[in-house]
Amino acid sequence: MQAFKRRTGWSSRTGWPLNWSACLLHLLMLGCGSESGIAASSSLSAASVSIVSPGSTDSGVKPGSILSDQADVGFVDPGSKLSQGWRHQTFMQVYVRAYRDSNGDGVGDLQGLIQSLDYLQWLGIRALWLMPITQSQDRDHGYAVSDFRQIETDYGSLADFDELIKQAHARGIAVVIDHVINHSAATHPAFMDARSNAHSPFRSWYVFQNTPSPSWQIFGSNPWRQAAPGSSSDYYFAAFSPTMPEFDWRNTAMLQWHLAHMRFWLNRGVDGFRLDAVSHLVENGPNDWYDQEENHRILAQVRTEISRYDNRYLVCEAVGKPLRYAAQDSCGRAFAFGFGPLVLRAARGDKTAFEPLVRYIRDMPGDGALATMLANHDAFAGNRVWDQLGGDQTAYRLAAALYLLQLGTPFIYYGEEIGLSGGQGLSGDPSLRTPMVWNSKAPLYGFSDAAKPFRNFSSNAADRSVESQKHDPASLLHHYRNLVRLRAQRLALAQGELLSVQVNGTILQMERRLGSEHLLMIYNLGDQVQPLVSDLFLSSKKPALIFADYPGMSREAQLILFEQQGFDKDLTVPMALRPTMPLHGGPGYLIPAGFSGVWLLAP
Ligand SMILES: [Ca+2]
Ligand SMILES: [Ca+2]
Repeated sequence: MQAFKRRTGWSSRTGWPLNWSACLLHLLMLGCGSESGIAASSSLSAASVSIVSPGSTDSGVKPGSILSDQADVGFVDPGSKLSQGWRHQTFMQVYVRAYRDSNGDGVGDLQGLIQSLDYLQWLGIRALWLMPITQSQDRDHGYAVSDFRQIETDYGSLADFDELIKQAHARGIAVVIDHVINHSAATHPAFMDARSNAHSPFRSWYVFQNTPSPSWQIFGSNPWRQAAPGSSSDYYFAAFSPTMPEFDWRNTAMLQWHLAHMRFWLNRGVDGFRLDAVSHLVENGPNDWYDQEENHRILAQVRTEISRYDNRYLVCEAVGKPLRYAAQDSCGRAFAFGFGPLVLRAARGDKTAFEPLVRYIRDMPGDGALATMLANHDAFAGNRVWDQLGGDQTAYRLAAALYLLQLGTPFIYYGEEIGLSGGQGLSGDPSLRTPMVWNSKAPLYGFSDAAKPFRNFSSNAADRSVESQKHDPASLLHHYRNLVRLRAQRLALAQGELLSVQVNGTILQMERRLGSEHLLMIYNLGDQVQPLVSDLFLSSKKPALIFADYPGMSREAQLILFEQQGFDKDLTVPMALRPTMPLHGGPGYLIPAGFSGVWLLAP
């Protein structure tokens, strides 16, 4: 704290006249009056605006120079064609660079994604989260943004993006995009100006100070970076990387500028945002740079603005305290870091995970406030599910059923549904971000027609394509599809009140009810057949098994279950699942090892 200067808005170091400061703030919010030439509400074009900088003789920004992502953007809601329920259904997290290449340059793009929408619809996906699609410095994951309103050149154009929105919505699929709210790229024109000129009007957009502050350590580095080589007088704050300078979130202009970015995309029909790294917005000192209270006030304002639009969605990445950020006075939704690892341990049969998992399920907030996942694009959240489970497909199928038939909004990480492993010869984050495997034709597996993809494929690519698994009703892909469809069909799974949850031996069971729909979910997390005795099977109507999956389940049974949406109970229930009465003194079933299933108890 001693080295960290608390800043309240406009820096006196800029020498920027107060009236101009007020004007820029006003401009960002409303425009500085018609004579300024600001088109305050023209938002459907890639609006650019001239910023006449103050003190232009000593500022790096010349009169009339342009930041293409600086103009204010008004509120113009095109409305939503999607049904309200999509926010409770299954998302697919897509890394566009790795999804499908449409033009043979070895890099995935928006047209490739458009070509993949039929597949996503077949799978039952109701929303996409696209990792950053805006222009970036990194030319890879996209989290170093150099223009918040232009499409990454490798991915295509704004016209391609508009086409994606149109085509996705036509299939009932929402499009949610990443918004990087904590930092820009070092190549963002605003930062380049701020870095090179202590009197830049953009200096107050970032966090600068005159001393190096050696006591700070974040992720193993000092986050205060030298603004110019050899300079010992200017340091800027960048926790993640020198290429990611952080915005000054004490400057209220930041909120207005970011809200304008969001309106730019919302006005085009985007269905919402995943906000990146929100735990890092505000820093208060060398020991107080994470999860600061100010973050919640900022996010609540973002949430209020997005809620002006019809049927939109907001979710935050807050690794340390998801529940706090999922609260109504903060972001309102957050990713359930911590849930996926518990599910994976339980699915492997790790008994020490059973009770913590039960507690987690018992305490989960309703209304989709938590976004669940097994893994994502970041190595800190775990390796590819395939690798974490050592390719154990029984555990894999159990884990999928445990989170897809549960409260929260589930996010499948692209390629998870076909069991992709980490990348051949890769480690860390790149290993998790390999090209999608569409067919079995090596060496490009339908991803691209290029001579070479931008990155190696997963080690198990040859065995795990979409095409080959589509032909096999017992495949992992069909299992995911069955779960996704069941979730959409039985709303009590995602939104029902929890009536009970418990674990007995290796059997995890829970009940949910929504309206008259009363469901019982059963999982056998062990490797032995277990009896399940419950009075629930005594209800007046005969309980109907509406979903089942276990090792050795016949393809015929799977087809009957999923194509006809229910067993003909008298004819096709496998022997192990026939009601056994009495069983240990009560009504019950023998539950096979690795079983996941759902009974409809009522109606
Ligand atoms: Ca391409
Ligand atoms: Ca920050």
